[in-house]
Amino acid sequence: MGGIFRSRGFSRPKQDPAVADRIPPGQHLVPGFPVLTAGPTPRVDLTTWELVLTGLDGADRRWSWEEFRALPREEFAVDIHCVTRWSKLDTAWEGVSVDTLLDGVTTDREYVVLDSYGGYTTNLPLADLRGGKAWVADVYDGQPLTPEHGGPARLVVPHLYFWKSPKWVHGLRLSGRDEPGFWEVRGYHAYGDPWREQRYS
Ligand SMILES: Nc1nc2c(c(=O)[nH]1)N[C@H]1C(S)=C(S)[C@@H](COP(=O)(O)O)O[C@H]1N2
Ligand SMILES: [Mo]
Repeated sequence: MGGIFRSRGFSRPKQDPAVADRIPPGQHLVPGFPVLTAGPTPRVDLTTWELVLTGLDGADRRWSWEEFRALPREEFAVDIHCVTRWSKLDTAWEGVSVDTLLDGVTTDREYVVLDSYGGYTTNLPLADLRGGKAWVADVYDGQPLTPEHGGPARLVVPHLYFWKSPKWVHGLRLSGRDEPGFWEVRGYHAYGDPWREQRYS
């Protein structure tokens, strides 16, 4: 009978330490997948969709939807952390590593401004997009990424708070200085490391 009284929700078992170690300070796990969007969800037409890499020493790089879909793809599972304090573990995605987009790029510019269809922007160091740490994802949980979560494609940069992962991504622009984006000009932290609770500046 002890099993009944120890059942989930009656006396909640302590969280598995292996799970607890993956939740940054001040965060908690949520069921489902919350949607956080500032403003309306933009309609993005795949026939005119482009991903654009600018600020290179040479010519811009551009991918149509067909060209993007033909790039080498990766499946990845990552933990994500929103500054509003929810986290989700083991979210499963497919997409293109930003390393693939930046293949062969050498530059003195140390920062990137990411921009979205709809106008959202965010900034981060170029180093945070390289080395297997960031992807342009178009599949979530085995299904095409839904518009509310950023479909056709979004950035996923899981080691930073999730506002650094623009939905409906359109452009990556290399910059010589750290230019604050949509939330950063409104007081969010320039870098946003969830493990150091870099929520606001
Ligand atoms: N274009 C765009 N990207 C965005 C946002 C947004 O409002 N617009 N919100 C950010 C924030 S604050 C978070 S927490 C995540 C939320 O992603 P989700 O709605 O898929 O959970 O997207 C980020 N990317
Ligand atoms: Mo967020």
